Amino acid sequence: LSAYHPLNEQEAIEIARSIDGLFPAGAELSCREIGDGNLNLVFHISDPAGGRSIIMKQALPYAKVVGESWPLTLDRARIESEALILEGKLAPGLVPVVHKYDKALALTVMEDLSDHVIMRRGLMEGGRYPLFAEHISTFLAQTLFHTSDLGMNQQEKKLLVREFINPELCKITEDLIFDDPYSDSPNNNIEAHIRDEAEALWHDGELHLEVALLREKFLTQAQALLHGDLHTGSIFVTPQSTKVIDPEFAYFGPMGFDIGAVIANLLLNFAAREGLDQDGQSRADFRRYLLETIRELWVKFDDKFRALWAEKGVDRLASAAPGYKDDYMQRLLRDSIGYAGCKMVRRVVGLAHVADIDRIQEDSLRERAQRIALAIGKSLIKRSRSASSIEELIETAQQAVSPATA
Ligand code: SR1
Ligand code: MG
Repeated sequence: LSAYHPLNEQEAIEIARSIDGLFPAGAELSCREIGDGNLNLVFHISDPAGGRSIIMKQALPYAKVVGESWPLTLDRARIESEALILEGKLAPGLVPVVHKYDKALALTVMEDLSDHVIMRRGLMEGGRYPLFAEHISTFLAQTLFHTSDLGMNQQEKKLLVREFINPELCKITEDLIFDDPYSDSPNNNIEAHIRDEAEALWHDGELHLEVALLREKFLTQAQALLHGDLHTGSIFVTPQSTKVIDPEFAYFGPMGFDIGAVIANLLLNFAAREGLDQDGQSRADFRRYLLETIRELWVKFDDKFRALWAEKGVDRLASAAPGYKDDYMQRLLRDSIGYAGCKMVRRVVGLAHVADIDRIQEDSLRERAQRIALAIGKSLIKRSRSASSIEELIETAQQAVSPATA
């Protein structure tokens, strides 16, 4: 079993049995492959009699969403397990516990979170998560501050950067988010009814300048260890709990990319309410809830990050220079807004979409949701060097659905 090959369910059970302390000897185990993401196999293995279960995630040597023609490094399994372990130390309780990592099989065995739901699905079904902003702002502040030059030894940081060099996964982001949507790329996935919008993206020079600047930062700024793919399909939730999963895209990049990812996916759901809600009142209520969550997320993040800086900052000049902290936080807000915009645009016209919008059955409603998402996304990108408060982002979203149900 030890040489790399994609596992079947029976083999996954045998491996689970061989790991000390997971299941009692002789337990009757059952296994299902439940992976519905773009890249990996995911096995759910349980002992129904004993009530214990685990998740076993195996990287495939290619991108599952495209097929074997798109080879992909297995090293992403190492990056994912090491990132989860580090995030678990910095933000305890906000990521699954890692039981084991097997390099040869590119396999991570971790805590089962089946008592949670994937946040994207939860939101699509109208679920509300009152502690989410509190939890995710803690996750973001703790992981980003403590892996930046503000919060960790700057020599050790450089060595950590080396451990998280992730060129193949970064290349996916560089292409799918920061290039393809802005040209007639064969990777794009554009519905005929929004072809006009897609073509407008290809010819919008003002937009291209802002995307090129954000792309440059993604390519060059090793600001902190990012999760790298923090969309609502990478977050498990209940009303009381939040768990961030899937950091296989982790690398040292600009902090705003992670913050923007969360915001973008809340706004994609905001756009999708067009088809997800039955009546105007519930649509307006849910949209208010989403915008309030984004506001709370940023305000709490800003508070927590500044508090960590005041208490634990390691860079003398950055802590003492008058105005530096405010300037830093403003740049972070602008980056977050710009990256949120890029992440919205790519989910409408790029290769990988989001279920929030794609699962809307009625074409006219899906089209409206897509146009709203693009309008918000483009506007956010164009504000990525000028925005001065999170309220601007909220107003942008409200305007995109006005005079409908903001
Ligand atoms: C080829 S992978 C497509 C997308 O899925 C992942 O979740 C990332 O967002 C990536 O861009
Ligand atoms: Mg993923």
